[in-house]
Amino acid sequence: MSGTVWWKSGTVYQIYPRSFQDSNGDGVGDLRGITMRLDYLAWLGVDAIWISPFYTSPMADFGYDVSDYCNVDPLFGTLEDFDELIAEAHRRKLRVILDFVPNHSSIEHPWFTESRASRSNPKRDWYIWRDPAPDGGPPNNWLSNFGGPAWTRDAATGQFYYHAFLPEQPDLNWRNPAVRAAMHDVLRFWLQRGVDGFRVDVIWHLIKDEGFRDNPLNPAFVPDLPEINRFSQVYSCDRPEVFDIVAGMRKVLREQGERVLIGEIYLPIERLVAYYGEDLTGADLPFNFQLLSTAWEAPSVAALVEEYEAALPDGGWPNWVLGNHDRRRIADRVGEAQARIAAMLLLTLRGTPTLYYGDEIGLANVPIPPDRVQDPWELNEPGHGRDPERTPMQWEDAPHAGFSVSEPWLPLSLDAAKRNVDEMRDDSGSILTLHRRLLHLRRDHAALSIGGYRTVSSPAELSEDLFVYERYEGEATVRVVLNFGDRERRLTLPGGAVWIVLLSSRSGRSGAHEAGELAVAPSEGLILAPQ
Ligand code: TEU
Repeated sequence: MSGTVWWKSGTVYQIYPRSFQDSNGDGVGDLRGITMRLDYLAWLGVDAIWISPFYTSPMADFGYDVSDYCNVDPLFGTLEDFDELIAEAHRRKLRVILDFVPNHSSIEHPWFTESRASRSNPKRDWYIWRDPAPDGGPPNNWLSNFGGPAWTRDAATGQFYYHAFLPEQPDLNWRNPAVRAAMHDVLRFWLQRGVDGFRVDVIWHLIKDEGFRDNPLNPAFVPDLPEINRFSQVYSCDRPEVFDIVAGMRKVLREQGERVLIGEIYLPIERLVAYYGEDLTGADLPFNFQLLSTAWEAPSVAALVEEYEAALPDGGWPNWVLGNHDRRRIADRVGEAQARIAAMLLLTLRGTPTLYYGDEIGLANVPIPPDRVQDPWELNEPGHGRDPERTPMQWEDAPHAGFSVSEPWLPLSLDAAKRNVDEMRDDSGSILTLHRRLLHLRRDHAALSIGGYRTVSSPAELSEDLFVYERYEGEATVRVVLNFGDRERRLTLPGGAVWIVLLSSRSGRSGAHEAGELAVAPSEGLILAPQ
């Protein structure tokens, strides 16, 4: 789309590198594996890949604990493999977005080894050290997101260090200019290797309250609080000083031209939109996770889209997400039929969509036998495990679904012989074909990729099951009709106009002409354009 930056008109595909493709037979995916599958991604029709962390790491949190920010963990390959991946991706016009994990390092990072050595070490202030409370306990009441206190006492000096996640993931002190400078250099290291942007891990956590006040509402003690609100209204994150940090990162990215900054932010809409920053100097795309927690009903989804659209700052570009490596898969949450509606929604709303690998084949969460649990969160707090949404991609009806020649690090789904790319790619009715058609339709219609959004609000047309909206650009209009229910619904198309079905989530209907009363089958989605 000429004139529009790629990260607005394009779509992002998230790869969890352990689970995409294993090239060396150790049961764990790797960078060369991703390179092997770039043709598939180009065929599918996505514009960018975001790769979860592959940096050197002891893997306490599967790479979200980095011990060398400027290298590749041997499990995933080498820097040369990375250079080849980026060259091959660019050759296919695929952009490459890396996962940047600046809030915390690994406990094994040399910076932390130095920092913990003594109170007077020059790197002491690179992390967050506090004296014990008068009773000898932790300095305040902050809790780790993975369970237990967020403070661990270090015997060497008797002080506590802060970790928003595992004790193996000490938080860096972003109030320290030396930390900022070092981290900016990390960004430059990868930018110079050609990366097109970053997804920044827990960006809203980077600055903590200067006075380390106790959290007034400790989410762990309020089990009924909706999960999306767990991190709001507390002193340990989302502090006003964070915006300066975000703007600083964005500036470094823009030194190299149009590179995108995506921020991981779990906050309610009114707090989330602040991360676009003053005069849009903040994150280009503060991740919008609202669809992960909204009730899957037409009125709630419609209300959410309107609330989000209305809350966006002028010029702020929207974005949508249905799943990621931390959350239950969409096919699991809404079921097989509605997963198709979800795909249509994700790929026709206004804003950049991020698609999670495997969702395009309708992969559901895979139950993990107790002896194969990997996620430390599950081990700390049973029931929170994220392994089920991180299982290997299923490519073909072959041993280990073509993911690896040996036993994968996590099990495949029971239906892997059928639910795989090879079985689905030539099936016109498959969810994979639906994704591919949607992605190509988006590219072909400016109304869908960059156009405006309006809810079709005529009360007669909005039933409890139907969500109807339009995308428009210049003279072109595209109308999207989604049936969230399991009953047939009818709606009246405006005027005497004839509409062409550009795409239906059910095969056989695309290309049909419709006028007057439109029948929408149970769980059917339709994309229509006036003739
Ligand atoms: O996730 C941060 C985070 O807040 C989520 O784990 C959140 O707690 C959960 O999704 C709520 O349902 C990021 C990474 O995506 C995650 O994989 C890492 O474990 C975490 O940061 C620490 O780096």
